[in-house]
Amino acid sequence: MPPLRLPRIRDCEVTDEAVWRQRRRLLAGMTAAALLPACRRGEDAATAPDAAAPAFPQSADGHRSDEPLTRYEDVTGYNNFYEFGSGKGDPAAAAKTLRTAPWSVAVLGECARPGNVPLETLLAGIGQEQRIYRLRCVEGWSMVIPWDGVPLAQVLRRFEPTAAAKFVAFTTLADPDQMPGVRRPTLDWPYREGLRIDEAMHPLAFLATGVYGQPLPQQNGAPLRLVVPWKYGFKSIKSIVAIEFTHAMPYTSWNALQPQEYGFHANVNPDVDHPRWSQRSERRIAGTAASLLAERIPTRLFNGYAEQVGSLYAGMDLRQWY
Ligand SMILES: Nc1nc2c(c(=O)[nH]1)N[C@H]1C(S)=C(S)[C@@H](COP(=O)(O)O)O[C@H]1N2
Ligand SMILES: [Mo]
Repeated sequence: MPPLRLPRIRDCEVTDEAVWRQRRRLLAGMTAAALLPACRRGEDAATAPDAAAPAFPQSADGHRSDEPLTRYEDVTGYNNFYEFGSGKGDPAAAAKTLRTAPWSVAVLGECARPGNVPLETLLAGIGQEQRIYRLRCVEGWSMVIPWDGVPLAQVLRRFEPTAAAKFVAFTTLADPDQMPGVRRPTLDWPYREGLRIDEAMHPLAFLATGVYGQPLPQQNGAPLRLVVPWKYGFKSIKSIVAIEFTHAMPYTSWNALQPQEYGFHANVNPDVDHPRWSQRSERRIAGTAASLLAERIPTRLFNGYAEQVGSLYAGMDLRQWY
């Protein structure tokens, strides 16, 4: 038998439909165990805490997901965190060097109470919630993740943003001693992201401090990361050290690198393709041990949160403001 030639798997992602179908046919005859090493690492990693019966209560805003959750080892083993390298397994392998305590966040700009605030103070008195959110990466894969944390709006209000605050800018730590990826010019460090103030104040916008009821692992953006479930994953900035209220639209890292490919808004939208691939569908990494066999499912406008967030974009041309 001639050797079986699998299409080369780069990131296991960003694969156009034809290649994907071909790969699926090839993989169909193989066992899951045989194909996993091609892409996945950490399959033997610890299993999910309380994976058997997570009883996630309905959160305050009524959000509830009946979709199967992504396994803990995928959530914490298949990551994008370029400060630790650009491979999906790099953050889990390298991020343990990130010191997450003590941690403080500089809050500045258009607000009445700026300051450099210890994380404990930032979160003090705000009730922790669990939110099960879909996370859709711009590369074409998605997960369903049970986060723990607080609504972003509750944190931001503490600093009393003024009427001049039209946007909120976020910055990740960029310490080459703790973050090997920062020694390479993959992005213009530090990683920066931003939201319009009305987006930031929306009840779905969330600051996560944990996942699956456990403290957030470094690779997921410990000790504090943004989760904006209706936008592509790159908006959900990790390991935040600064929050700035601004009058003008802030500089954001991916947009600065490739403005034609990554817009400031980055709302999930199946009708607006990435210049190099379709956004019509996504590979859902959830509920199965074999990520590569995961189902391709249709991508939904605003990642399925149109009912909640659609009014934020009323009258906006989503093709122009991608
Ligand atoms: N600082 C920082 N934040 C980041 C990234 C990054 O490389 N650096 N990657 C983003 C991308 S592209 C995605 S898809 C999500 C992935 O989050 P997860 O690894 O917790 O699933 O983090 C986002 N936040
Ligand atoms: Mo992403």
